[in-house]
Amino acid sequence: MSQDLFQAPDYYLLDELLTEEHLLVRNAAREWVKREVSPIIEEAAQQSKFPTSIIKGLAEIGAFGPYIPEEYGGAGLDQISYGLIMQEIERGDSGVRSTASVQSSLVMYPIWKYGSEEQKQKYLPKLASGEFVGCFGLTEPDHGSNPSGMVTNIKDMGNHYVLNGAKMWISNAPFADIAIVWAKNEEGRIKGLIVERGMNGFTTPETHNKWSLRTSATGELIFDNVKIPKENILPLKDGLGAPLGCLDSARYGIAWGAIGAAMDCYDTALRYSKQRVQFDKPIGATQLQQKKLAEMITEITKAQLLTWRLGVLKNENRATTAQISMAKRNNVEMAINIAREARQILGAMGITGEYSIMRHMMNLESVITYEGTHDIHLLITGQDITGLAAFK
Ligand code: TGC
Ligand code: FAD
Repeated sequence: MSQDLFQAPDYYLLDELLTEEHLLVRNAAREWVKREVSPIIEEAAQQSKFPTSIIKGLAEIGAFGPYIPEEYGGAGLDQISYGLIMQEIERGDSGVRSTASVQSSLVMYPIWKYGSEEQKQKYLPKLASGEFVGCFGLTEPDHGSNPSGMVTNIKDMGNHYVLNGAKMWISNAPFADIAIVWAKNEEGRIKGLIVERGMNGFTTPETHNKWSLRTSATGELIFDNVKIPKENILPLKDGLGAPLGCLDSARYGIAWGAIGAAMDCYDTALRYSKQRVQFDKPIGATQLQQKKLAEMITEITKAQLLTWRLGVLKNENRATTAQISMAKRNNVEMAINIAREARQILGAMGITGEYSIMRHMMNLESVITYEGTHDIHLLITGQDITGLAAFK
C-alpha cells in the first residue's frame, strides 16, 4: 500500500464534544494504526493471513477490554473511548477490529459480566495483555440469524459436563486459546461455557477461500464428547439473553468501527480527486465527483453524531438494543456505500492494493452480515416501534 496519508474528517467539530482522555486514547490508537497496521495490512490481506504481530500492540493501546476494570487488567475507560478505539482500528482494517471486538465484547465481557470471581481472575488479565486470544461460538451451520434453535448441547455427568455439536464462522477460532461457547442443557436452557484449547475432542478447522475479512482468521469449533469441568460454566446468566447481551456491546463497537472504514475511503477519494487530472483539470473540480464527495461527508457526519449520542447513552446505561441495532445497520450501510463510490472516484486505481478502498469494501461485506444481518437489525427496529416481532 502507498504511504498512509490519512487525515480524519471532522466537519461538525465533533472533537469539541470529546474529553481530553477521549482525545488521548483516540490519538494513540490513530498513531498506532498508522505506524503498525497500515504498512503490513495490505500484504496480510493479499495473503489471507492473520497478522499475529499486531496482538501485542492491540493490547498496548487498550483495545483488549477498553471498558473492563483495571483490577482485571482492562483499561477502565468509558464507552466513548471504546468506540473511538474501534473506529481507529477499523480505519486500518475491519479484520483487525474484529479481533479486538471479539476479544473485548464477546470473550472478556461475558466472563466479566456472567463469570465467577475465579474465572475473572484466571482469564481476564491474560486476555487483556494478549497472552490469551479468545473466540465466541454462537452461530451454527443451521442456526445463524436464529441462534435460539441451536443444537450444540451439554449433558450433566455429575462431576462434569459433556459437550457435543459444532459452531461455524467463528472469528479467531483457528488459533484461539479459549472459546466462549453457547450450548443447551438437558432442559433446553442456553448456557455459556469456557472451552480451552487442548481439551480432548475439541478441534478448530480453518475456513479458507474468503474474499472478505482476509486478515481475520475464521473457523469452526467442533465438539466431540468434550469433557467440560463444572467450574468452566459461566454461572451468573443463562438463556438467549446472555449471548445477546454480549452482542449489544460488540454491535456498539462495530457502529463506531464502520465510521473508521468510511472515513478512510472518503479521505483517500478526496485526496485522489484533487490530484488526478483528466480533461486538463482535477476530477475533483467536476460536479459529478463533488456530488459523491459531498454526500460522503454528509453521511459520515450524520453517523458520527448518531454514534456519539449512542455513546453518551451507553455511558449512562440507557442505550437500548434497538438503538444499537439502528446505529450498526445505518453505519455499516453508510460505509459500504461510501466504499463503492470512493472506488469509482479512483477509476482503475481503485481496484488495486495501492489503495485501501477495495479491501474496506470487501471487508464490509462481512461486517454487514455478522453480529446480526442488515435485515435482522431492521426487524429489531421494526419490532421496537410496532411492538410486533416479524422474525418468526
Ligand atoms: P427473543 O425472544 O427476542 O429474545 C430471547 C431472550 O433474550 C432477551 N434479549 C436480550 N437480552 C439482552 N440483550 C439483548 N440484546 C436481547 N435481545 C433479546 C429477550 O428479552 C429474551 O429473554 P427471556 O428472558 O424472555 O428469554 O429472541 P428471538 O429468538 O426471537 O431472536 C431475536 C433476534 C432475531 C433479534 C436474535 O436472535 C438475533 O439478534 N439474531 C441475530 C444473531 C446474531 O447477531 N448473531 C451474531 C453471532 S456472533 C458474531 O457474528 C460475531 S462476528 C465477530 C467479529 O468478527 O467481529
Ligand atoms: P442466515 O441466518 O441463514 O440468513 C441468510 C439471509 O436470510 C440473510 O440475508 C438474512 O438477513 C435473511 N434472514 C434470516 N432470517 C430472516 C427473517 N426472519 N426475515 C427476513 N430475512 C431473514 N458467528 C459467531 O457466533 N461468532 C463469530 O465470531 C462470528 N464471526 C463471523 C465472521 C465472519 C467473517 C462472518 C461472515 C460471520 C461470522 N459469524 C460469527 C456468523 C454471523 O453472525 C452469521 O453469519 C450471521 O448471524 C447470519 O447468519 P447466517 O450466515 O447463517 O445467515
